[in-house]
Amino acid sequence: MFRVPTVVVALAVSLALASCGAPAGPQSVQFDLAYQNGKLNKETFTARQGDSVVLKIKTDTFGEFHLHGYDLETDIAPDEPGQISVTADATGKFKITFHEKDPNSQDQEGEVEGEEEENAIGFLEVQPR
Ligand SMILES: [Cu+2]
Repeated sequence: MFRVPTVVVALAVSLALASCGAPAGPQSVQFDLAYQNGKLNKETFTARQGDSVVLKIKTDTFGEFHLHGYDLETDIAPDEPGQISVTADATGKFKITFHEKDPNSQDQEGEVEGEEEENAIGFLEVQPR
């Protein structure tokens, strides 16, 4: 009568192992962030400890994205999407902020950033593995 091909059985077994077996190792995850009208497309982006996380960032205005905790930042512009890459070693909920910039004033003073206002627009949450 009907014989199940060996390949199908092997596939089913490996799927079963993958879904209920040992915890998976670090993953590569990518999030697409879109910042428009002062808002991010999503509030919280969730990863697991050890993951390689890439935040791809698009915006409709000039400024700087800042991932607190890991303290990584990138300048972006409407026609220049940015990216922050990080290995998520530390767990917790990390603020993603946007620092708006006037594209016409190239800041020569460099260090004078302390007073500017921070807009917390979202979070990267790193859960323990
Ligand atoms: Cu900030």
